[in-house]
Amino acid sequence: MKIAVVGATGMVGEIMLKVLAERNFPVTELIPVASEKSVGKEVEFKGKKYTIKSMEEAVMMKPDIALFSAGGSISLECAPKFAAVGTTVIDNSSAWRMDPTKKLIVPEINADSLTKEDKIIANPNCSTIQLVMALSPLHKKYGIKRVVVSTYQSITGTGVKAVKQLENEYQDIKGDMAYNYPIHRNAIPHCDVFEDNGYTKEEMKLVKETKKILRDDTVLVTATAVRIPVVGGHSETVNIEFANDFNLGDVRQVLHEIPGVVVQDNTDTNTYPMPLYAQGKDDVFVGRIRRDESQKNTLNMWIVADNLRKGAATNTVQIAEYLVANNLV
Ligand code: 11C
Repeated sequence: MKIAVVGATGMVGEIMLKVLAERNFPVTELIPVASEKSVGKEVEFKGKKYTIKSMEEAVMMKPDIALFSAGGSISLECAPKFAAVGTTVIDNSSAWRMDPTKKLIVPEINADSLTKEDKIIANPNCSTIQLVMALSPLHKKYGIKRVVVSTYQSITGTGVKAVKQLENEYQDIKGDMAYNYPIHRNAIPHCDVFEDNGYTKEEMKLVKETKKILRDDTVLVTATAVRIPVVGGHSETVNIEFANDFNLGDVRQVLHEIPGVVVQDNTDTNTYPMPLYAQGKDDVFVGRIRRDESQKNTLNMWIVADNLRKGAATNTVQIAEYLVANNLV
């Protein structure tokens, strides 16, 4: 497979290269693509150096698959150029996610909807991916009526500028700010921009993308997204009201049986997921599974995943793996 990685020098792009190598993805030719200022520089993949190409050069090379992580506007402009030469684009930005003609894929849930005709495939937002990984099997078994989710999001979701801001604040150094406020010793209830309804775009991604992936508009979702000074991954408290009653043991078993979900839930041994331990892992970790005693058929749980891995790079590579395994490219 001739694979282009667009945004190869970015935080997610670098992890895409790492995940492609780790999973031994059948790369016969790698085309790293980045902004003009990086063209001509080199990236390393499986011990070999590759020269960064411009977008135009990469389109002319007609890759089989292009993994995009270069932001929404670049994706809107350039993904169709790749698609026009026959490349299948898997895009990690929000550009195509809610386009009704594009599929929004979490492989464990809905990759079976993909066909050869899907030339631009959307990768969901990181906080949505880890949420739906746990919701999907429970929805099938108990029927979800409503979800209340609050997120505790890693600064890596904002990018390198935010990581630098926190490092500077640890050392009391003045520097560029990624956020409107200090993030060290703080919690900022503001991820992405505010929309007219008072919610942030991040919160509305959780609402809209969840319904699209679960293929069920009747599932009600409300979200609050909060940035905290953590780097290992995103965490979420999730309250789920089901149509039908459940047994806690069965819930744990259903989640345990899903590939990519790891249940870490034992109060006797203080076992529960935490971002410090999720970092660098591809799984979605679920714990603190308990009945909401204030309302019938309702469950509380806690979900943690590395937002740069399953929340971005790994999910993208898994989509590519599915395409290859099913001869869809
Ligand atoms: C964050 N979820 O943590 C965002 C980062 O729509 O792909 C990814 C934004 C996106 O701020």
